[in-house]
Amino acid sequence: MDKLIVTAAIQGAELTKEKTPHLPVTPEEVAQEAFQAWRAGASIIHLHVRDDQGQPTQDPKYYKLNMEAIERAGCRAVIQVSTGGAVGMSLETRMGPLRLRPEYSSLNTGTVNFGEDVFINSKQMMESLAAVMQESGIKPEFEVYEEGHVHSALALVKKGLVTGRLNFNFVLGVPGAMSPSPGNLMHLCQAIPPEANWTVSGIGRHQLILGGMAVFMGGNVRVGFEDNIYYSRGVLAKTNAELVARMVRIAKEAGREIASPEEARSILGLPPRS
Ligand code: KMH
Ligand code: ZN
Repeated sequence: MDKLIVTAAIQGAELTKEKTPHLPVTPEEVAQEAFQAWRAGASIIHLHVRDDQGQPTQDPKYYKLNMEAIERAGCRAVIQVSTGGAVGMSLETRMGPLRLRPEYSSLNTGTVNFGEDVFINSKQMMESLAAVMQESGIKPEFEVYEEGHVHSALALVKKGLVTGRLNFNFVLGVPGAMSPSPGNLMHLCQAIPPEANWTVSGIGRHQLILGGMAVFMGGNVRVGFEDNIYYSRGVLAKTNAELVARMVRIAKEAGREIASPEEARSILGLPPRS
């Protein structure tokens, strides 16, 4: 098995301080969370950012501020920007962070019910995002909430809009989307090409259960507040690092080593750093 890649999704777009006071919002808070998550073993930070009012934004100006703060804090993890943004944002808005030419980005590959909302990702939107990423040398990670999204991702590959190593993130447990059962995870793993990489993002308490499965199955794991704010039943996690550290302990018990950011780059086929 490859070494385990742990992604920390430290903020998300929909979460508020009312839901957890530990949510990092300012660039300094984000940088501290990212640094601690990296120290605990995360090799990727999945990044959303907020504006001066604490609202989710895809403005590259704020992404730059946050990325510089993360760098200043000494965090050496790979930064994966979000092109999902927050539900309801336009395609143009969502593309914002790609202007900074990050090395890694999410690419959502299908429309899905998202709690009370609908998260829209039409074929035309996916193709536009994939084309911009390809032109800019940015590696996509396919965000999959339903099995059909695997097929949409593979259609992008067939069209030549995504080349090289394929990386999937199975997000299981969003209300209205595919449920977070072990069977569904197994099913999705069988739906992707055997040589592709996969990671799993279980929502809520399923973060631990599906993450544990991935450790033993040879997949990778995403943890963090974006998907889950609790450490255990009724107990809020105080930091994203706590959630990373627990997954690292499980991996070590399973005899799986943890990938450094450099090792993650090589496993995921990220473009060489200039
Ligand atoms: N905020 C969600 C609607 C991504 O980052 O690409 C979408 C999301 C996915 O968070
Ligand atoms: Zn996200």
